[in-house]
Order: sequence, then structure tokens, then C-alpha cells
Amino acid sequence: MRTQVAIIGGGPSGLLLSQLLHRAGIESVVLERKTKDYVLSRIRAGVLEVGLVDQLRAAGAGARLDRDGIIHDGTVISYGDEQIRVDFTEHTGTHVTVYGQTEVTRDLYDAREAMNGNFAFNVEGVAIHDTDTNTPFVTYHVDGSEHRLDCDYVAGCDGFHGVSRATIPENVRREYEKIYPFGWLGILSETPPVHDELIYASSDVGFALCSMRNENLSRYYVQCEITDSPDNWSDDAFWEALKRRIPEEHATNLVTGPSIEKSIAPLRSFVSEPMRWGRLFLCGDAAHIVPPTGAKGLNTAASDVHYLSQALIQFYTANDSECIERYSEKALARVWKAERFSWWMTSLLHRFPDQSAFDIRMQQAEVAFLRDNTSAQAVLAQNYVGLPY
Ligand code: RFL
Ligand code: PHB
Repeated sequence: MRTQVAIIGGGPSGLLLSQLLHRAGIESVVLERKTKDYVLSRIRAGVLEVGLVDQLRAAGAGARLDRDGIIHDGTVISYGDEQIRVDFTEHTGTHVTVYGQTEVTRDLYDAREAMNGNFAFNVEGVAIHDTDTNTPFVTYHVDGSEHRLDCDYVAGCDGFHGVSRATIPENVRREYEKIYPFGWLGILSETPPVHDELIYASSDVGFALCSMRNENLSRYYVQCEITDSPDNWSDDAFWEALKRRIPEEHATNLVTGPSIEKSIAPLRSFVSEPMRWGRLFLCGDAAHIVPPTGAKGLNTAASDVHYLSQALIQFYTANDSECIERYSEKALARVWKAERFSWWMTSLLHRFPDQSAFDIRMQQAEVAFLRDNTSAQAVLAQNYVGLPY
């Protein structure tokens, strides 16, 4: 089989890329290790920057998002009982949209299928070959039979545990990593959200986040031990932990109920450079991870897809490879800013096991500065709604 762009991974990055290329007349094949149902069962991000929303519209996958997405003009940062509202619209003229990654992925699959997109699911043993030549190809197995896909380019959209990054020789790759000494325990519950905006809450017993999917579906997180397991947490224990971490006013109003999903995510900052090796490009979590504080994971994946789709379209329509040559540099410039913001939000709002009294005072001083300084609020707002592409 032959295609123009072989895309490894059928998560949001791979699907969005495939759909944007298709709309520009460029063929691709998406190879996904799991089933579609499995991909759609993952509960992940919930906050979309305007740049991602615009790309979904351009991909023909924006109709449901335009109908059901919830516009958020601001967010609340709380430290103890003190609450600071950061107004996105006032400081940036724009907003974010709350709409789950699961729904984004579903909309992209629907759009891809409506255009007879070419996918293979349950692929095993994907191996990427010869991307340092002009004739790259990918081999894989499905149900025990071997396949070969010849292509012009390979897009590695296969997440943090994929094979694409490891295809770049070790002596070429530089990796930067920070593991945080805690995780996030998250639950989804069919209850009304405690507030109409997200609340990022820091308390003396740790961090919590109040988020949502719709008016009767809430997503909440509490900071937990890195070694913890969701099995150690009854729903009641979760709600008690959440109430202790959010301002009293919200704890009193919180509507609790049974969880319909409960999982723990570790927190990590990670970047692998470069994001291109010959005819192989890395996109999204395959190249970088952010801790979820600040909601930059999916959004940064989307900015990579923007740079890569533009570069490939420029190559195929104008025979101009300059943007392909510059893909890694352009994508990484924005990636590092998202890394900085996510690291900063994480450092500001969590309790660290080795934190001294001085460190806590530094957090408090930083929060007081944010409260009293509209320029500091503007900086947070600019980063949260998303830096320009
Ligand atoms: P994905 O979503 O991981 O998709 C990669 C796809 O590649 C497939 N794959 C392979 N396919 C073929 N061959 C192989 N060898 C393969 N290896 C892997 C996988 O099955 C999968 O379908 O990466 P992508 O597309 O780059 O999208 C990135 C986002 O998913 C990610 O940044 C965010 O979800 C990160 N993230 C969060 N981001 C936020 O902004 N807010 C959040 O609340 C949030 N929560 C999370 C998260 C990531 C989590 N992970 C990775 C464990 C919670 C979790 C638990
Ligand atoms: C979510 O709704 O899952 C969510 C929202 C904001 C974050 C992280 C996760 O910063």
C-alpha cells in the first residue's frame, strides 16, 4: 500500500492532522494500536484554546462543539479561602471553550469516516523505516498478517508510549524531564458543577481542581500520592478530600454523587528535541508532556498539528519545503512556553513533600502579587487562553 503521509496513532493529534490534510487534497493512512472504542473511552482534557477550536472547524469537525461547547471568560484561582478571578476576556479579548477531549476525538472520527478516511485499528509491531532517505516506509501487523505502507512522510502522533520518538537515534535526541512527586486523582460524576467557572484550588492539604463537561457532568481532581491507587479511594473519601481543599463557600454548595470514572494521572514535564528527523515528524504527546495544571496537553498537540499541516500543505501545493525544514524549531518555540506555564501553575498551587516554610511563603507572596497586580493576571490569562501560533 502507498500513501502520501503515514500517521502513527489515532488519538486527537493523528486524527486532526489526517483530516486537515484530507481537506487540502493530501492522502494519509492512520495506524492505531487500539480499537476505536478504546480510544473513545479515555477521559482526558477538557479545556480548548481558540486555536484548537478554529482548527476543528477548519477540519469540518466543529458543529457539535459550536453547539455544546461552553465558553469560559475567566477562571478562579483560590489559595485557602481567598479567591482571585482572572478575567480572560478583559485581558485578552478572547476565552476558552470547555468541551471534553473524548468528544473532540469522536467528532474527528465522525468527520474522518464521513470522508472515507483510511484507518487501520489493532495494528501491532509498528516499525518506521528509512525516514532519513527519500523513500520511508512503515511495517506493521494486523491479526498476524504483515503489512507495508510506503509513503513520502511519517507523522508520529502515537503519544508518550509510542514508537515514533524512539525511532530517532539516541545520539540525535535530547530529552528534558521533570517528574513531580504527586499525581492527580480524577473523578467524573453526573452532578451539576460546583461553580460556572473552573476553580484551581490550593490548600494546606494539597491541590484540587473543579472542572466540568456540561451542566450535569462534573470533573474533579485532587492531588494524591504518586504511589496511590484509585482503589484506595471511596467516593466519600474523594468528596471529603475535595471539600477540604476548596473555599468554604463552594464546599458548602458542592453536590456529590456516585463517580462514573475514577483514575490517577502522574504529573510530568517532558520535551524531546528535535521534533523532526528527516521525513519523520513528532506531534503532541509523542514529543512532549505537560502536567495538566493549565490544560495545555491537548492544546499544545494541536499547535504542533497546525505547524505540521501547514508545512505539508505548503510542500504539496507549492513544492516549497522551507516550513518542513523549520517545523521542529517553530513547534518547539511554542512547546517550551506551554511547558513553562504548566510548570509554573503546578509549582504555585501544589503541596510538595519537601516544601519548607520559606517555599510556602513564596507561593503565598506570588498569589498575593497575582491578586493585586492586573499585569500578572493578564500574563496568566494570555497563557491560559493560548499563545498565538
Ligand atoms: P494520545 O491521545 O496519547 O494518542 C496517541 C494514540 O497513539 C496510539 N498509539 C499507537 N498506535 C500505533 N502504534 C503504536 N505503537 C502506538 N502507540 C500508541 C495510542 O493508542 C493513542 O490512541 O496523544 P495525542 O494525540 O498527541 O494527544 C495528546 C493528548 O491526548 C494529551 O496531551 C492530553 O490528553 C494530556 N492530558 C490532559 N491534557 C489536558 O490538557 N488536560 C487534562 O486534563 C489532561 N488529562 C492527559 C490527561 C493525559 C493522560 N495520559 C496520557 C495518561 C490525563 C491522562 C491520564
Ligand atoms: C479537565 O476538565 O479535565 C481539566 C480542566 C483543566 C485542567 C485540567 C483538566 O487544567
